[in-house]
Amino acid sequence: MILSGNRIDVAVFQESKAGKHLCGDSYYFHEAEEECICAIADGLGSGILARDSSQAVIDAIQQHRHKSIEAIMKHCSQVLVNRRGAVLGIMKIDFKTKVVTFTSVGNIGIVIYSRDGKKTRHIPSPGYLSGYRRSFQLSRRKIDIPSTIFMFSDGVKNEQQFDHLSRLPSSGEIVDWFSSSQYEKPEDDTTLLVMKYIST
Ligand SMILES: [Mn+2]
Repeated sequence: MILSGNRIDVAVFQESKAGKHLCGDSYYFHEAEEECICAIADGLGSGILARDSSQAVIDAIQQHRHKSIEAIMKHCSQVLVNRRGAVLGIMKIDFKTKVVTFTSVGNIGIVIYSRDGKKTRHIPSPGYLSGYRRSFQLSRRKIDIPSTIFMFSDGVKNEQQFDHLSRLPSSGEIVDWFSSSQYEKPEDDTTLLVMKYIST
């Protein structure tokens, strides 16, 4: 699926775990005038209860998308009271300052390739998000144009192929290549969000 805005070229690959009809991962992307936000939530377990948690988190992010990541994380925690819980990655890019801010709790991977091909992998905070408030690490850094960003749930096993996929000119082509390398149904729900920051 392609969700692209003016500055960010976005494409998504999603597939549910073998034997499951419903994917427990949910994702979000929104580009506004000053910034964009994206997120992947992976609900604990699989099937409908996993999806219930991940979708509740994504709905909270959508509703509060104008707020800071710190504030959004609090809303995410609140909606997880009496739900299973989820691992979560959230990222914002400020178009004016060209600063990317991100966090991830649990196994949501974030890998950024800068214009010269240099790779940065964000190390997530361990654990998961639940109805209890918890601490998390926010990262901030300058980002080049163009840059390629991969955000993905732990169903993505062959992360090393991002090194060459990142050189393809569009997110749509990256997702097509990634998809053609998925020979079998995955062992876990799989979501890959590819974003190319292409224009000021
Ligand atoms: Mn998972």
